[in-house]
Amino acid sequence: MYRQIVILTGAGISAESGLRTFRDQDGLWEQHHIEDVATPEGYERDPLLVERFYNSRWQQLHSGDIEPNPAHLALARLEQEFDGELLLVTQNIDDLHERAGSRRMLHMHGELSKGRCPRSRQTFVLREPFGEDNCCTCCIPAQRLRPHVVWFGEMPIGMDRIHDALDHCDLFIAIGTSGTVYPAAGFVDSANHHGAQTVEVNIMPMERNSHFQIHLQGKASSVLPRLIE
Ligand code: BJW
Repeated sequence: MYRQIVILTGAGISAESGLRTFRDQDGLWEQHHIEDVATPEGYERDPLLVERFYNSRWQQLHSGDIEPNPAHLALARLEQEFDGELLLVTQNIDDLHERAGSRRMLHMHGELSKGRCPRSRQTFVLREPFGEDNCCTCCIPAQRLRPHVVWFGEMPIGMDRIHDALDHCDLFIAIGTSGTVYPAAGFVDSANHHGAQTVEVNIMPMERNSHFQIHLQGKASSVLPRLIE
């Protein structure tokens, strides 16, 4: 029986809810240059372009068409039924885990529904997309909010808590992530190092150099409800 579980999710878990991944065919990086929309330098060069990129995703998420799928719901059920320690770490900036009912979780790459004051780093819930009206209330003069997301070269959120959980977990499950972006891509090595069982759920076959002990191939929405039963 497991006592401490860490779960890592990536864009693949939200794909079946209708949100595009980054690196799959027709993914977000096919239409946008990473260095333009996912780096602090890109934002400094052209903040409006970056705001447009996040606003179109914000609008899709709030369109009423996007809902958690059975994979999100299965993880929320696991959290309710499991009486050991559990931490769900998502790289996703959507709020589908929360909508499904997950609470013991953190967004290591930020949240689409929030803006952040560039000076104080205080976050504010965005009730409308980015624009001139989105200013902080913590500074004088008020600062224009930036997207509360983690771009390349920036430090992901909650790393102390994540490392602590990885050091003590006996099961690590990664779902719908390509394992190309660090530090998340290195979590499997930490978990292996500490003696945990490591499991990957991905629609694609196992990579030849995979560091996971077990690979479950299939759509997250069909594998997870069965895995968690
Ligand atoms: C399904 C499915 C279905 C589809 N069912 N599966 C050289 C070596 C090592 C590291 C570095 C290096 N050079 C630079 C670095 C560090 C850099 C990095 O990793 N770069 C790599 C590209 C090499 N990392 C960073 O900069 C990070 N910060 C950092 O390291 O800080 C330390 C530090 C800071 C300062 C100084 C010194 C040290 C920050 C990374 C930030 C990532 N940000 C983004 C965008 C922001 C959020 C957003 O706009 O949404 O986060 S990039 C993008 O990739 C996004 C994602 O969270 C992240 C991961 O993508 P994910 O989730 O894996 O999606 P995909 O599309 O790649 O994969 C989807 C998968 O799902 C696929 O496998 C499919 O098969 C699968 N799938 N449908 C199951 N139905």
